Amino acid sequence: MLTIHGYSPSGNCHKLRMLLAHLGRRPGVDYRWIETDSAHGATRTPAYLAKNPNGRVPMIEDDAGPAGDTRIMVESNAILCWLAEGTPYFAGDAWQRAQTLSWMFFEQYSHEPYIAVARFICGWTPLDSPRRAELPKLRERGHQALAVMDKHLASRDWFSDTGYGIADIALYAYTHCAGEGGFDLSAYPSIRSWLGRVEAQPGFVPMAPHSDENPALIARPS
Ligand SMILES: N[C@@H](CCC(=O)N[C@@H](CS)C(=O)NCC(=O)O)C(=O)O
Repeated sequence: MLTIHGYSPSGNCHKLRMLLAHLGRRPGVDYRWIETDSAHGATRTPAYLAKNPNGRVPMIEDDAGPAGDTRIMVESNAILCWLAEGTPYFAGDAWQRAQTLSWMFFEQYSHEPYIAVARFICGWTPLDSPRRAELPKLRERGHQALAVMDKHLASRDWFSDTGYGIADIALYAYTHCAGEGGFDLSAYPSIRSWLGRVEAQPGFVPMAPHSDENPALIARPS
């Protein structure tokens, strides 16, 4: 049994749920999902840090290690690679697979730090949070990433030339909800068409909406 520690409104965590649904694995049958509210400190407890000193979700525990041991993996895109190994979602020769990884590194370095962080600030911090001063710079850098994606998709259906796969899943995670961080996608027609193609894939599962009981928080951009 695979155990996933994840926070459902997190794009990084949703990546795993998306791929597992495509692979036909269902929570409670092939894996269990332990909801871990990373926005309210659940990844910073001593027990969690003992498993993942980096204090973040997602984290997986696989109880079928080579010596019958339980092993742990962190970092969403590394987990995607492991789960997708031997499937059409991480296909191709060495060059093609490295191209897939290239887009996944792009996602982590040039996309997620701006688009996901802007969404977090807008949706999870109080209206008077000093972090809101970061938004203009985050949006500038996030738009640069979106422009790169739109250019690539203008002549291709998917990020990997082997077809829909883990690069698309990694980039879908925070692109589809970029509006929650104040990004207007209307200037990116190729991205919008691609989002529709991703959502039309068999087994597609939407991300859980963010809800927070704290009235000081809003889910709208500002
Ligand atoms: N590079 C990591 C990023 C993971 C990450 O930033 N997780 C956030 C939620 S999306 C988290 O756990 N934050 C809690 C914290 O930093 O305390 C990945 O792709 O898995």
